[in-house]
Amino acid sequence: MTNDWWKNETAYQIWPKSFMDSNGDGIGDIRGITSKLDYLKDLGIGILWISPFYPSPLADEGYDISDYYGIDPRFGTMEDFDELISEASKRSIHIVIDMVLNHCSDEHPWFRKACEDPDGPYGKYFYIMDREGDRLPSNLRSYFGGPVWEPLPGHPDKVYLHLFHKKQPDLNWENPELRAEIYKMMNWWLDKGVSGFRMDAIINIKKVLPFHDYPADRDDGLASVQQMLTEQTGILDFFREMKREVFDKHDTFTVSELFNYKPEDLPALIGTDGGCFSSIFDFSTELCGKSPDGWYHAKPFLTADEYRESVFNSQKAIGEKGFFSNIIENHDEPRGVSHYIRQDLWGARSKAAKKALAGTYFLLRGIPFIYQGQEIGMENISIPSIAQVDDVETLNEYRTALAAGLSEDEALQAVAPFSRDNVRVPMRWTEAPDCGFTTGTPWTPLYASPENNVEDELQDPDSVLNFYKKLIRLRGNEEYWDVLTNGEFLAYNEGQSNIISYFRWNGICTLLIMANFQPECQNIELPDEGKHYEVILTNGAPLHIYGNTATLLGWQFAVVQVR
Ligand code: ISL
Ligand code: CA
Repeated sequence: MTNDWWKNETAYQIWPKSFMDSNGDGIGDIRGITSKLDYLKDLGIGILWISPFYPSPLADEGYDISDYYGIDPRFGTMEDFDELISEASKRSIHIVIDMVLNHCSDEHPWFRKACEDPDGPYGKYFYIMDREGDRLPSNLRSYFGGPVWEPLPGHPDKVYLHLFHKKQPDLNWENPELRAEIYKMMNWWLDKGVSGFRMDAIINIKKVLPFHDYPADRDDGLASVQQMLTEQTGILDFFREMKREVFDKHDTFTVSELFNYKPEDLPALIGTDGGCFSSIFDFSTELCGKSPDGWYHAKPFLTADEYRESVFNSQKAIGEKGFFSNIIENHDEPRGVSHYIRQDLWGARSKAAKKALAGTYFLLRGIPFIYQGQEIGMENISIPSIAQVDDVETLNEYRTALAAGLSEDEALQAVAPFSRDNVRVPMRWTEAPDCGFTTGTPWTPLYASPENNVEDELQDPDSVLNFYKKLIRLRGNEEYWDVLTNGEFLAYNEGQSNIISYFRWNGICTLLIMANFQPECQNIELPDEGKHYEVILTNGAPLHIYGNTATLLGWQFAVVQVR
């Protein structure tokens, strides 16, 4: 029997390097996280997903792991981590860790041994191929640019596969010994007391073999990995085995990062009856407005109508088959308030607009995730020069933009709205130059506006922070938790531009969620005249309802109970 204890929780993602520094070296750490557990408890968080803290050369900020059983000394010690688990548990907070299983670091002993002896057992942990002259085994383009093949160190006649950075060699999941090693490691963390995993880039673990070329989709003559994933079959076998060998042995919460899954696989992936994972992220809105050419061709922000269409399609597709995890940002995406609110509209950066977006995504069916700083309305940063950029993906997209003919300045302007650095700057605990994040000098020269900070927002009853608290309390409220957790999602009034409205309904209770994503007020016709409407939450001013017409002020958000 699986116990879905996680269904009604609110999750919070921590990117440890920038959350809180406990020892003044300018780098966030585990003890910093522990020191903020009371803050997170007060916010109402039940699940903490922590991005990688394992030993890593940081070629991709920790998503390149050189020891799956350790803690990077920059972030602390295993004792610190054990203390975090036990302090979190005292506060009923579940720790979920990041499992990066598609690849490890090229500095992991497995890869080192594979380089020493490619024909030995560790050679089979990776995809190592003989090179036939100049021909590579396939023309796939790495997610971070260039071919996915790289000469194997010490063996110029061989190449190895890396779908991401060349310092992230792909693990060979076809090898049962590798899989057994991975399951052992996952069980070790569960035995230690973590409650679950966020599964990184997990769709990529199944390759289409034998490797072959695909039609080139850019001038570089290479083809996107997506083309291979479209042909992929058999990944569910790996997931089912993982569930059997790991998840089923504990009461594990798992949330997977799965772009490009096949819609018909949803029940097998997250079906309430026997799905492999507890949940997967709904990335529909993140994909909306993107371009196969790269960031320089993508839309810097979406309109409310684009956002609604995208997220409603997902909600309709999942129905009650399972639970998506809903986000407006994470460590790979820009700030939600800078991306999902039309920045050219008056009031787009107001507290009301930010709260309208918060309420809209938060009450969808699924598990709401908050990324550090989102709860205080942190915005994209300004990036004065490419030299200050840390993120490998941004640097690659910048090169792609230059190759497409943009000037240096244009290229920077084009990639800045998507840079992962936007969300990887220190958490704004205070308005001070050190952000209240460190007593030393922050590890990055980039920083977010002092305007949105925890210290001020805790004092201000109308802050974005206090609105998130209200949303979390509402989802936990005795009267509404069931409708907001298990209740159906029903789209409402889809034709009205800049309005996003939907019902949550469980047969007993009906809630109507409405938001106006524009500065002008708008009338919304409510269903069934004669019903009684009770406003249970707004993002500021009271909501006016006359007869069956609700008048939403500019950027107004409201939750109304229909009786
Ligand atoms: O497939 C994608 C989009 O269609 C990619 O965005 C990809 O799935 C995504 O970049 C994977 O991200 C995760 O793995 C990366 C790491 O850099 C990211 O931070 C992580 O979230 C490699 O481990
Ligand atoms: Ca530190």
